[in-house]
Amino acid sequence: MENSNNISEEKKWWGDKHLEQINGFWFMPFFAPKIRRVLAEFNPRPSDVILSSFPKTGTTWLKSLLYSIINRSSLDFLVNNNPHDLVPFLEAQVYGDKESSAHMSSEDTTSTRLFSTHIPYQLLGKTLESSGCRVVYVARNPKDTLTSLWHFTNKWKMADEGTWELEEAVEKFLSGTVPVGPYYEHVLRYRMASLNNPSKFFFITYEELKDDTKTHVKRLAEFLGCPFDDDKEVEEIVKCCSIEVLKNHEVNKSEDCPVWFSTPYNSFFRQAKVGDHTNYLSDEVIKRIDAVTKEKFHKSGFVYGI
Ligand code: PAP
Repeated sequence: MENSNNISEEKKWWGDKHLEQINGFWFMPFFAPKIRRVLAEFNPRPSDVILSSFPKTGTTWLKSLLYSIINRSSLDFLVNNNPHDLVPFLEAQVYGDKESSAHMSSEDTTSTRLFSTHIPYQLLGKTLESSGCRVVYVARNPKDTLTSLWHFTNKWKMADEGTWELEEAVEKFLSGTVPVGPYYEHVLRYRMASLNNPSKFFFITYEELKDDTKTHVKRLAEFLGCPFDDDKEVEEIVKCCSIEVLKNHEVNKSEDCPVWFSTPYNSFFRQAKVGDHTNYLSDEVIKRIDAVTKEKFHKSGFVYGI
């Protein structure tokens, strides 16, 4: 059942930290009430654009690209703002607390509002389908997603927790008990939405975007109804949103944490490599994950992720 907010269970994922279940997906207890608010209150406008993703799959990159595609006259905003402060998460910043509803107050109902979310289609689908808003979904291969999540989690400033061991991270990722998990179901359902309605749901993988960023930035601009006439403009956006440029801005080097989460701004930028998992996962673990990927993705007709 979609858009219900029943909490049925709790499970541990990192040390003593629990996740709450909402309709088969696992969330940090801190975010659960905010997610319920999004499901109850968010009314997208037809002109809204929503970036959706599983955590650690390229959200920060897509935020910088989408914001730049839409507001392209000058890219100075990338120098002074972390991409997460340019494109707010519905369940963290927009519905995070009463004051943050300021993000919703735009009077001009035709201008493009850009939001992001990690909420799965299984919960948010009805809301997304209820208006003509457009959705961009970015997916990343499971092994690099897990590796990135493991690194990121260990940067959280939660003094009472020890290290999130890699072995534990692998088990939890495969069993689906990680924040916003299960990963496979998250990706598959958004992919299905894009197969059913490609003019509304734009599905892209991190690897495709890495392989030929320029082509996909142009495709994104066409999808958003604001195509480019000038290749130079596209090249400038690709460069300004590259990890090499972004991670060197003071705002993105900062050890400060955003108000809505307790990891430093610099933790959103790490290696940004396709295949980085080979530096951390053993052959045996890789085989295990690949077997699950075949079972979940390949058998559903999505030959991806190995
Ligand atoms: P989030 O879900 O917490 O917002 P998200 O941005 O989806 O995180 O993922 C972070 C990953 O994107 C990191 O990958 P890594 O751990 O494998 O290195 C990060 O380095 C990568 N990333 C951040 N910015 C960019 C960028 N401009 N280009 C490519 N990859 C990026």
